[in-house]
Amino acid sequence: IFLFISICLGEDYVLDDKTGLGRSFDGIGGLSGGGATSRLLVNYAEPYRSQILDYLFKPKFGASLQILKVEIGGDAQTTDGTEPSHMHYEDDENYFRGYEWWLMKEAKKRNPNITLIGLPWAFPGWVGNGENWPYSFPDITASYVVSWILGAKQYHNLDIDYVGIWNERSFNSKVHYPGTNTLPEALKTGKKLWSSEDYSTFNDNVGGGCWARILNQNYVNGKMTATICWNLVSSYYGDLPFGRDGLMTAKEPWSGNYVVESPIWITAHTTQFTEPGWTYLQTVGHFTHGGSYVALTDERGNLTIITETMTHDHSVCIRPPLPSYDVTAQNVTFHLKGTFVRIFFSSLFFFFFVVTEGSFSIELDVDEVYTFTTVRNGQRGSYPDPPPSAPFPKSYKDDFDVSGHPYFSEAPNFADQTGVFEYFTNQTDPGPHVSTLRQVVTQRPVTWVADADQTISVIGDYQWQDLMVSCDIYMESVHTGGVFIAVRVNKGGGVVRSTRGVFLWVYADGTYKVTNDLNGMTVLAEGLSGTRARVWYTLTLTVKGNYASADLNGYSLWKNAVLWEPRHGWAAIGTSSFELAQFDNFAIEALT
Ligand code: 147
Repeated sequence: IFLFISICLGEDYVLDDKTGLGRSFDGIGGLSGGGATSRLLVNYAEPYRSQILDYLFKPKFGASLQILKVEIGGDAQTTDGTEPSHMHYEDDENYFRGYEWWLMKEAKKRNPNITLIGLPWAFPGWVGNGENWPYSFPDITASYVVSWILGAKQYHNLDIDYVGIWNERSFNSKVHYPGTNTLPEALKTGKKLWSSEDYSTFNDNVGGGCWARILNQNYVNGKMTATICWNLVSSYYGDLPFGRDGLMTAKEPWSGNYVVESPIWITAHTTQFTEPGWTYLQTVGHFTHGGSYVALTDERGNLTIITETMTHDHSVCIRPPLPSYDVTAQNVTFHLKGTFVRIFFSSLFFFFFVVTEGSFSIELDVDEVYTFTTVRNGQRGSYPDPPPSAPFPKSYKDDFDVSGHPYFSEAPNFADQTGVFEYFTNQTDPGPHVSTLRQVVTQRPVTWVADADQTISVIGDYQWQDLMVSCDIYMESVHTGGVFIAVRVNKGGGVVRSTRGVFLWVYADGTYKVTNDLNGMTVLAEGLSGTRARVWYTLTLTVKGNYASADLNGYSLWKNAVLWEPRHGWAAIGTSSFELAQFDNFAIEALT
């Protein structure tokens, strides 16, 4: 009989503000960068690009994000690519590179109250002043970061709310990815605690479950009052590291296809019914039969309760390991006390629910998230379906001619993996190569991971096997210059140093090489090319099955070099060292 009663009545939970409140809520956010995670987003055509931004930032529509954290580009590889610095060189300042400025303005346009955060992962080499470490010359590092804050204000009228010094290298789970727990010493300081980077989990429904669990339990277990999702939007080639580890997916600017994934709606459960500055109740916690609940108030009569009953296997995050636990279906009753006794609950997120008394009961099944709230205007925003997913076009060309006024500094679809490739105008060159793409990093950066010793930007479809790539190239370093075009390039991100593929190199010393890897250890062919710096050449590389051949200015350099691996990969361009070089009239014909 006792068992019967407990199943029927379930458990009681009191929500009360009369014994004092908990900590102040600071918001839920997304992280663009660390690195290049929004790279492909900028090249979406309208209206799709604005739709994606609406799903992320527009209040009461989708994720309704309350915080946007961005990488302060440091010209170095920071997970899925490099992001350009505002100071490539010591005497250089430019606040119009990359896409983070644009992204921050788009976020502010939609939500003027959004909190902005900037953080460097890496720095241009000169900031290290000879060391691969940003703390040996703290004055240089500090003024470099301060320049970025001032530039944000001066050129974009953006007020940066928070800034960090460096995204620590040699990761430490007591900083990031806290697994919902906080050190007791940190709690004792009484200071605000944020999970300033979290999630990084594949954005299927398990990823959504991870996000739901940590959004609640980062506060319930760890008293953390902000959680920021790495990453904001998965807008990088899916075969780069951590593919689809974002709130939503938008990695096909060529088709316009994007996917609003479950973490968007999990975020909405909190963000559409709270504001930063609301306060958690002290009465938050775990349900007896698994799961958790938080409650927040604006202290003016509004109350929002979010419950989650995520099971272990449907809410595992990428890190840290999640100890096993049980969740079962349960009936819960919330008793509203203090100033909440007479609150009339009128809306739920996905359906309607009315309570007229000071308590209400609900049957919670496993793997569910509910919002019970006095806030009436939440919405599951929607747009017509975007175009269907499609592979990267098999026939592709770019002459980099943006008539001197590119809105972005980078050419569409190129994803820089070491070095930075920017639109460039040859002011004094009246020839056909006025508008080009130029590699501009001339010194090894203060790195965050192991950048290659060469620069490289990848493009296209990772599944490509047989294709022809051609490009006009121009070395700027006399005698020491070297440039390549490549196909079947099989790695990017933090492992870019060990990239393999078929690389055709020409050098300013009059030689050429064909190698099977980026660092040039495996040479398939080599010889004389007669190439030198400050002359334009056209390189063509064709790979079919196990054979590769190449042309220089239309004349055969070599034919039928035999190769076995890799079988497929991206196309790429790059340089043999951190050196200036230009590219023009890039073209791909994929055969398979
Ligand atoms: C984070 C980086 O800050 C991001 O840029 C991105 O690389 C992300 C990918 O998951 O990883 O860095 C880590 C922070 C903490 C740990 C590992 C990586 N950790 O606790 O093991």
